[in-house]
Amino acid sequence: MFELALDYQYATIKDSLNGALFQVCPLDYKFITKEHEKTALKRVFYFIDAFLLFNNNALNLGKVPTFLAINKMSAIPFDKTDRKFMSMALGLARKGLGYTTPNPAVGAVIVKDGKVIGRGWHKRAGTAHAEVNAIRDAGSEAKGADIYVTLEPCNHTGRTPPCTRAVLEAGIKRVVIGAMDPNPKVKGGGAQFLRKKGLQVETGCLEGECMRLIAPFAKHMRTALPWVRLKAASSLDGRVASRTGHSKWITNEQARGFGQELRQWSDAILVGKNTALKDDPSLTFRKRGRPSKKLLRVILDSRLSLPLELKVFEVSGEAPTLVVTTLDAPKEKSRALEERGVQVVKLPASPEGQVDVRELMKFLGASGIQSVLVEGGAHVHGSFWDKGLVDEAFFFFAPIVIGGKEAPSSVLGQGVEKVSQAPRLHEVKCRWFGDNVLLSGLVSNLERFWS
Ligand code: AOF
Ligand code: ZN
Repeated sequence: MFELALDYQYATIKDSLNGALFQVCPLDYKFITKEHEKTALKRVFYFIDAFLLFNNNALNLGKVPTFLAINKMSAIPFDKTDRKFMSMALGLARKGLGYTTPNPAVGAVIVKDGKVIGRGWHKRAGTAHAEVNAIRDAGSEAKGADIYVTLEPCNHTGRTPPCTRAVLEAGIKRVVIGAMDPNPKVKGGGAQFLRKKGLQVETGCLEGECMRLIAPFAKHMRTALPWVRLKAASSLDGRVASRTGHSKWITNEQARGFGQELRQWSDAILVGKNTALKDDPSLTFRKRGRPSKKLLRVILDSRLSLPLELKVFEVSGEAPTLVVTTLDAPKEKSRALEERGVQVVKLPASPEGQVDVRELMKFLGASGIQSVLVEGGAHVHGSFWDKGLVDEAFFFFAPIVIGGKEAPSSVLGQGVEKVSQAPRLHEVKCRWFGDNVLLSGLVSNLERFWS
């Protein structure tokens, strides 16, 4: 027997014979690369075909079999309780987000008789992993308990010993995993090791969210390129300034406060020359209640024309600055910047004489930067969209209308020729900040970094 529930984005189908839960959504089947997902998917297709025969209007999605895909690989019987504990582990992992590079942010919860007895998360690279911290927190109670961990436990010795050993030695009997580790040194090996030792291992609980959490780590691990988040704040009609160039402030304080959160998640923040000059921002990370962290400030200045007095040229250990320019930039200026402790890098120019942002991403990736937050202005945003470099986008809107054909919109550059070519966000989320709203979503397909 099957039960069907429809919610906003997904149809959830429960096979009550074996408790399997399928989530289906309108995605493209061709993105699915894993065989077990395909097998599970076929079962869903059979069922939906049958279901539609009986109830033609229940799923008004047109040609269902070609447009439905399993939401990640959740054809696994995770019930509400499992999802609740994995959610807690995700919450813990988020505390470490932005502090763990080159490692991923990971959270773990240990549960016995329905009670949480241990919590842990990975705080900084080189320190104990999430599982080890949770096991320490639980102490001897961990024997016979379940562990929920957002990432597959590692089974290799890196800067720290393998977590699989710690899990085994603690006497844990069941391991529930969110995402698999995309690190080729682990990649399924951790789960396999624990299964061989007789532990009950289940993978894929809240997998989509767990993957999203470590997308920068996965992308960098697989492509040596950073994950690019783009942030724009505009009026309802998409303007970032009025026709006279006036721009302060469009979005409210709460929305701007969330900008600090985005900075926390990132290893680097990038702006163009115009933004650095006009706003003279400090581009530092400052959030009450959160430990400080290093955030590399990257400024694009193809001719090195920015004045030395800007705030971004006051460097410190936690707020270093990298100015990116082209090969024919004046040498004296680059020397003056370097004397202030600013790093200057010269890259080949694009045909328009601008810094080639694709080359810059390769450079940052090679320097160990896993995630970059692009904060404007509109020309820089245009270059990133035109070159297909955006992985995730955050658009804030204030309920005002600026208007005027000379008033710039949040994305300039070339843009697309046809609407059908426009990049589209998926897994779109909406969040309110007073009367301001944030629409965010993924542009990249995460599965690419796990296959
Ligand atoms: C886990 N739990 O909390 C994290 C994991 O150099 P190390 O020893 O810190 O190992 C880094 C690798 O371990 C990293 O590339 C990733 O594959 C994994 N991270 N694994 O079991 C954790 N942070
Ligand atoms: Zn580990």
